[in-house]
Amino acid sequence: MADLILHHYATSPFSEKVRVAFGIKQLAWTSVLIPNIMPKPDLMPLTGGYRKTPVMQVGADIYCDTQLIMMEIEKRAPKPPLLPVGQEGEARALAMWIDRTIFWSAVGVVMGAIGDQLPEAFKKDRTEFSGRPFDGERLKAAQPMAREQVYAQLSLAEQILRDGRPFLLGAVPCVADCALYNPVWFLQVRMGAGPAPSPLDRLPKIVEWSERMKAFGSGKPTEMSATDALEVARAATPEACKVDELDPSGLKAGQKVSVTPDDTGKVPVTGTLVGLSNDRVSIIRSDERVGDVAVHFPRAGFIVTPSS
Ligand SMILES: N[C@@H](CCC(=O)N[C@@H](CS)C(=O)NCC(=O)O)C(=O)O
Repeated sequence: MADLILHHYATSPFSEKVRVAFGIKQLAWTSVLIPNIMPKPDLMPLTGGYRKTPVMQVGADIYCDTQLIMMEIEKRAPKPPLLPVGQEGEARALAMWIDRTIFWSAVGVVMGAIGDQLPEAFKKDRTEFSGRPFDGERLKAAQPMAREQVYAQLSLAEQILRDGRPFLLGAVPCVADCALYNPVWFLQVRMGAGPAPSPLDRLPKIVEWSERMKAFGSGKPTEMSATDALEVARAATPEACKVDELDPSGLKAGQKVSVTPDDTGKVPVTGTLVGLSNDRVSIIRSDERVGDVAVHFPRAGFIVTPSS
């Protein structure tokens, strides 16, 4: 199997979502550590501006957003499956709900506790990233509300687990479990109160489930430098993709387009359209340090517009 290179940093919860998938599949993978704020000078040649964490690289193919990263890992290392047969939609929809709602409330809880101790450079970066001023005092005042939101949302997952099933969709873990591990792990490692910091102290099934998830570990990582990862991209050629000519957007192969996240880190990435399906959009772009690379994004949560 081609080398899976994850560009990430240790404290990134969305990266933990992917690392636990590597653990479940017991995969060997390559770890490239990147900064947790901009600038990210050795990542930008690969992504063309996409700045979120993590990013997965396979040769000259760059996968943005964990929605797509998980699908790509599943395609390249299908065993054991993280998409239960017949429940693929349920698994992915649960993951999307968790990524887009619970995660942000959990950030509110953690930042309410540590936000005023963080360096100015981090606060400035996250202000640009989110489009809202990072204000430690405001975050501290809002922490009780964030905690109640985490509790209300996680109660739904607690309810799912209450019938005694070990994982969200049954006997084995799926992409939704990896997604749920992201905010639960974040609270556990950042709130410093063992496995059950508030509001997890009121959610015993989730705490038990998190122990099962933790036991999977993170697979077998090998370190690589960011500059070596650029060399890997330079030496490789992007894999072939296909544009669905009947896509309702009317976008056509060879057209110049920009792809932009619709929530945070809204930096457009511009290139030539080479792949389009209901699930993903792929562009080719060129950079002097890496040559041609294909950058792939999910359709959900990304705006694709024609560019000049
Ligand atoms: N929808 C994205 C969200 C990724 C995300 O927000 N990651 C956080 C870190 S966990 C981030 O990018 N923070 C800013 C940064 O790392 O520069 C995904 O699923 O990958």
